Amino acid sequence: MGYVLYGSKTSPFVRRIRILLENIPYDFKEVNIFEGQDAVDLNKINPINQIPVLVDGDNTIWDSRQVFNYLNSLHRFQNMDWQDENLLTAIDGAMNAGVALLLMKRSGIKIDEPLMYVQRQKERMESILDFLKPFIMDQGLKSWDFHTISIYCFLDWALFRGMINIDTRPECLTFLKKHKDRKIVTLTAIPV
Ligand SMILES: N[C@@H](CCC(=O)N[C@@H](CS)C(=O)NCC(=O)O)C(=O)O
Repeated sequence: MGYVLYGSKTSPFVRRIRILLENIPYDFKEVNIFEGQDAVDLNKINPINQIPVLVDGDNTIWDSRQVFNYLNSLHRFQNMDWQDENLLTAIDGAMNAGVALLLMKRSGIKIDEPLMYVQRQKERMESILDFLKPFIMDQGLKSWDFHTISIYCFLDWALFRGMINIDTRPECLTFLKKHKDRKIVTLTAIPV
């Protein structure tokens, strides 16, 4: 029995796992998280009602960070020290802020207005991009691991959804250009 990954083709959290699994076979089960039978079925395997979820035999793992930890423990993709964990937490923070903004927008909340919760999500994304700048300029151009994969998935998704503007962030543009033609990046491209 192999891995089964529940997800969508737009989610940046799911995409980073699909990219991580580039050379490892798995079944991809596309789910509509918000309605219909898919949503009911998702709730049966993940009480948080979020994607991705990885099923591996008797093990059901939810949350992309834990899915990464699980797969990393089995496949030894990369060593992780506390600095690496912090970096991932920052990237996760940017993704969570972006997804929260999108859900607010879809709920009819005006995300162009100066609402405190909205502002905090926007400021969080900017502050994290500031923090990531030296990493993006250095390791970002040298390595392709879960950190860089996650940054790529965040930037590509946030631009696609119009959640960030990176015109004044040349390091992000260079980073995206550097990795955009990777085979797995094109194979997992957000459908338009
Ligand atoms: N911390 C979770 C976040 C996952 C997440 O927010 N997934 C979104 C899709 S991009 C989702 O399932 N949203 C539905 C919801 O929150 O109700 C992870 O890393 O997997």
